[in-house]
Amino acid sequence: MTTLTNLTQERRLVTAIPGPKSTEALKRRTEATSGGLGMAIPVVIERASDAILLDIDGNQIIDLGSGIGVTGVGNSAQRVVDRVIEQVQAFTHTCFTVAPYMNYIEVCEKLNALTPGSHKKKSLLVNSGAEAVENAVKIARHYTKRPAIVVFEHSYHGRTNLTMALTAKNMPYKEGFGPFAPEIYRVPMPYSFHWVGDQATITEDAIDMVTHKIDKEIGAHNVAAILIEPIQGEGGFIVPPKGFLPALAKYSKDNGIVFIADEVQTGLDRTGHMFAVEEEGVVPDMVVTAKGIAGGLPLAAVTGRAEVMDSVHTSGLGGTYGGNPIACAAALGAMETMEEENLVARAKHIGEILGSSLRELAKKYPVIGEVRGRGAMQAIELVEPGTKNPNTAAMSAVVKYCQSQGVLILTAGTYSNVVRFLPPLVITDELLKDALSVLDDAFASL
Ligand code: PLZ
Repeated sequence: MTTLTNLTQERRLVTAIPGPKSTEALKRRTEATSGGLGMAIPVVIERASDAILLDIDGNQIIDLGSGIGVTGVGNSAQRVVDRVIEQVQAFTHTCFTVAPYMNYIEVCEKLNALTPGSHKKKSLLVNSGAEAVENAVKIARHYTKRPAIVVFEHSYHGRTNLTMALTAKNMPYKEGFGPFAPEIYRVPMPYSFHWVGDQATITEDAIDMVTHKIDKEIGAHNVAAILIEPIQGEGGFIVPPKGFLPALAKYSKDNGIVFIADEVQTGLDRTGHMFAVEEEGVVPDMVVTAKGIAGGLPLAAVTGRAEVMDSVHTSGLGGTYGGNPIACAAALGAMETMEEENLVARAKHIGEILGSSLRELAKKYPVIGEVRGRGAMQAIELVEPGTKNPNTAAMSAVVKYCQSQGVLILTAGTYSNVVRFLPPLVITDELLKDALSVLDDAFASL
């Protein structure tokens, strides 16, 4: 079988962005779709392959966002397409809790083997990152028989009612959507760029603040789970200082708390590890995955200690579509691609190119306050030169310039001043360097 989509991996503009066809189509978008939906780039996509998006005007755009960290294996990756076609011709749906099928089981076996730790693990498949986080919380509460969930400043865990409560940032995620679920406690996050205390003792100080808050304000014996992104995604690619995650994992263990790593954005090779927690050898009790797991099809998972995952009564977990066979077929194709193309090494390699280029830019342009991230998950925080004050205007101008030149980049950050890079892990060096030269021009144009 072959893929229909096989675009040359090069940037090519034949119209302005947006072109006339996209402009017309976007009028229909405005008429037909909810005004509550945002849009990162004003073009309508016709096809895509690997790191190139083709719009309906014929423009080829470099994709440095991967649909928010999803298409790590590339858009319409060959192995994903082949397995999806095969599956869709075999059967489309039975519901795993009605009549099971093999590829759901195979995806779970893979996740149980790939996630950190040699202990016995089991998995549950659902449709989205938010649904997976909700299930992780449900299971942790059921297992511990405790109510409280501890989350961090700057965190993002989704848009459902429970996950809005877990998410930190009000606008745009929570504004007007309350009331929110109870028993969620937010604790400080060591965001080093904005940390007012001593950088030399940031880890110890942050751990003291977190554990003091838990011990004195919640009571550790009331806490079911500590939930954290190993590198915060939507919050602005905030990398916790060395030692922070291991100390949290230890505190959790000492207090019978389930330690949950939300690897929705960081997982599946993105950071140069299969999972970001591996950087410091942390073994979570539960790992939540989504996005990169299925090459673009909707699939998410909770993988955890067998005794935790099995603590729930039969039929306590489920959902009509969770672990749909087509999404599972895609996941097997995506995981095979990661393995055979050694994308974990590609992510490290991309990280070297990205990191060194971004640091060069930071030397040239004082509007770049910090470069941070890991592997193919890096970001720059934009400030008013000489200060740490957020520079949202510069962020918007850079993004707009890049778009006009056919480069799609995404933004993030509690202070809406972070430009983030999440390229497909299969992006060629040439394409990445071309995009980075456009970024340089964007800063020069400010
Ligand atoms: N946990 C760490 O990054 C999704 C959100 C995009 P869903 N991040 C992208 C948007 O604007 O809605 C995310 C995440 C982390 C959970 C989620 C939620 O995953 O698949 O979007 O539900």
